[in-house]
Amino acid sequence: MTRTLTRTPAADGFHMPAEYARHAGCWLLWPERPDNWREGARPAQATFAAVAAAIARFEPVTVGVSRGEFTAARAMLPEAVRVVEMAHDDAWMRDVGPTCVVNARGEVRGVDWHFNAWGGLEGGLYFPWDQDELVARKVLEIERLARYRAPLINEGGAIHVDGEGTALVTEECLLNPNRNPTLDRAAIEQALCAYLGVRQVIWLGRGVFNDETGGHIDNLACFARPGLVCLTWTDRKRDPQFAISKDAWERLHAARDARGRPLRVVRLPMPGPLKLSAREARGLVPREGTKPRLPGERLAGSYVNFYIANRGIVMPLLDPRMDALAARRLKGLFPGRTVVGVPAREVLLGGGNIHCITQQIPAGHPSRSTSAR
Ligand code: KQY
Repeated sequence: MTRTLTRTPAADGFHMPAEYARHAGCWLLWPERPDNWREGARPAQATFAAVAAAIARFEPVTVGVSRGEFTAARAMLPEAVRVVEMAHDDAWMRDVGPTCVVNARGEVRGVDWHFNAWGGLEGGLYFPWDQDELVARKVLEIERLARYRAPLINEGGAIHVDGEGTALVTEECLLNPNRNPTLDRAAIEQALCAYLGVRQVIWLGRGVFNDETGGHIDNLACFARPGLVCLTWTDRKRDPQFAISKDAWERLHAARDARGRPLRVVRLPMPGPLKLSAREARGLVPREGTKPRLPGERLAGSYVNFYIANRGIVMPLLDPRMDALAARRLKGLFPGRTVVGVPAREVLLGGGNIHCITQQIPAGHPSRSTSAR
């Protein structure tokens, strides 16, 4: 059994490395619930398999699959991808998986946040979520990594770090009373510093328009390297996203990172606007306890929701009019990596994108497996 530690990562000299630091591998979960994934999740499964295959070009991939879907998933996923049986409520490994931290010796440990399906009974997306709540712990067991149980509700998609002491978050999500109603901004910052090992928290306002997570940062902005932030952007002044991105742009320019540096911000154009079609909505099986999806609803599409793999970027393809431009921008932001696009509308229909369905395990040190003991 892996150890559950009683102190905090910061107190033990651990911090969350940036996604662009070297990975030991990447984890995903397999989509199946028919109230969130149309047509019995088959189209989404094909997309998840394509994402897993794209990431597997760069690093080892493991997919957690329920008992009933194991055979189908094994058949759809490339041989190089490890498939393990794992119960879950839905397939958002970014949010239900562990957030890993490392120390100066290269040891790796995991933070297991409390999870309430993005808002619990006050605006959360489904009930129950008890199996999701166990996923981080199971991943840490399989990876033989020691575990910190963080005393707050949080999701991996709600945080980005530069690996040098700075975290990027949104007020819409982290200060939402449906997450940690007893904690104010200062207490949340304190918890982030303790569990991510950061010294500076940069607060943006709202996340992408109509993002059902309550404004996750991973759809709005991320670090491309220390001092360089990539921000989703639209020039359409009447689009509700315009004011959101402009506010983020201004806050980012006013901010300093943990090392006192100003930030350079690169705009990543938005796809769309994209909407749920009547046909897509008809493919869902409504269920009590799950937030319904209505035809014509604006989808929170964003190219910022890409995954940084070892020597690769796996990005969502969402709009033929914008995909190539977004890919060029990402190529410019990550010159040492190969940009691979995967058609990802099916993931967007489920409420997130490629970043949301992935979770990296940092490489740390080769002897990391002993750190759990
Ligand atoms: O943004 C993410 N990290 C997850 C999206 C979850 C959507 C749930 N339907």
